[in-house]
Amino acid sequence: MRAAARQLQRVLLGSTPLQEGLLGGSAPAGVRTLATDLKAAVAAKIPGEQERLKTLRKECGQKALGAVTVEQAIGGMRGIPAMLWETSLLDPEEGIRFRGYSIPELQDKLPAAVNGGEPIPEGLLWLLLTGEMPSNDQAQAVTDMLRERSKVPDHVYSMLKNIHPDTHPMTQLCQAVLALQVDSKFARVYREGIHKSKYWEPVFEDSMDLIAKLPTIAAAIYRNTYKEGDLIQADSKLDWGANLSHMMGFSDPDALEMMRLYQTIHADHEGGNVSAHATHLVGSALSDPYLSFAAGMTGLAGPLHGLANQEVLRWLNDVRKEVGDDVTKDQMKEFVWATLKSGKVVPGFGHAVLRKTDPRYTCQRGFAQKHMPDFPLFKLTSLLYEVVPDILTQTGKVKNPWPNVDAHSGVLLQYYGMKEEDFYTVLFGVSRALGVLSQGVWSRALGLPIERPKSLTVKAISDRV
Ligand code: CMX
Repeated sequence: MRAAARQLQRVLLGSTPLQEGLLGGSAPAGVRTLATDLKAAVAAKIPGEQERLKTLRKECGQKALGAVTVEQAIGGMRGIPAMLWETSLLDPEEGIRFRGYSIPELQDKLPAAVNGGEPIPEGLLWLLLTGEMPSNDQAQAVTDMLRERSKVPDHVYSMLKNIHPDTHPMTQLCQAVLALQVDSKFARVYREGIHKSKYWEPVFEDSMDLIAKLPTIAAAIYRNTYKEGDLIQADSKLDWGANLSHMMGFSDPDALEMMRLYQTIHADHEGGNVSAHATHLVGSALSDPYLSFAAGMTGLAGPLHGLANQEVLRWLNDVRKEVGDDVTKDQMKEFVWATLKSGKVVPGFGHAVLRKTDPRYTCQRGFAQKHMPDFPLFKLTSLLYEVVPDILTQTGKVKNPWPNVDAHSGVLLQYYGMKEEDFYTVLFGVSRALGVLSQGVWSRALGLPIERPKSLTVKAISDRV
């Protein structure tokens, strides 16, 4: 117990800006206490979680979780249970749960902004990192902590300013994250020599620094690319997610609410998807959070993954160009079939794990029904919901004909004026940082090793079966 208390004290008095006096007694307003300090809350959980994992390995280490078929080895490792991922779990029928909570439960239980109803992503960050639902004070303390770390160095702004003007926003995001890597605390202390039991601390620091800066970076990319570099300062009264919308130039209270919700629901989708797995894999080599997150973002930029939300908008715009806004069901069916016959996928539909409509889609649909029921693009999206699943089922090969998260996000963004679909995946990426970097902290706290699955040649597979 005394050791745990000492560890807490060390963490609290270390690199977090806490005052010694706060370990006991009452804190002045706006200053974090032991109860509201995120790093201390993580530190307090670590010994118990390490013990739980040690016991599991000792008692069940040799038990099989499942067999691996030749089909799985060739077919993108679908369904092989071969990774530890604590922050969320995906059920094929029910969809995602973050630390055990479904999306409707998060909407109900996570703290909201003053005058707001949707959850603030800072509360989710607390939940992902600690496994505990935060109080309003704890979520507010995360908002304050992120604000303190949010200043982006000048060299990153100048790098973004001087980038080739045709550079895709996702490429810009990756480059900005890599430019920030020069300040990695993990890379510095690793070079100086750090005991492996302490890895999680600089990884936590880097992760919080990076999460704090991402809204400012994303907004700078948006304003540079589409608004002639006319940057907007953060509003110190706003929370992390709302500030992203504000700095992009969209400060309508409903737009802020939409962004809080968007940033909450895109945060995590267990560990096997490309962006999460890439971050995890690269982090397992002890590449710091900047390097590993950049790897995840290059994966999110693929059209079969995060870029699908951009592709959905392009595809819908093609429908509108060809047929107009008053599309009939038959015209829509024809368009979907034409897409399939030309050898393309219908973006926003299908999933490698899910076998039902994505609850992140349903959540966004609920938001649209409340805030924009008559928006033509929402109506078009609703029509797709009626038409596409049946057609994809008729192909006889699509395992999940239902819509995923990317089929709906563009509708919300378009409604509030964020018209440039090439930017959408950056918003997805900012949110995804919350999940993959939280898991990164836990991967180091639990001492997970470098990833190194076995690969085989066709001959080696044939010889084995
Ligand atoms: N449109 C057309 N064909 C589709 C399809 C779709 N939406 N979804 C799956 N298929 C096809 C696959 O391309 C595959 O065809 P081939 O056998 O000819 O190669 C076949 O159906 C079987 O695929 P599956 O097992 O059902 O799906 P996968 O696990 O291989 O792929 C996914 C999953 C998401 C890549 C795929 O459904 C897809 O390409 N969807 C469209 C892109 C998209 O919306 N991606 C975003 C997913 C969510 C996210 O990660 O952000």
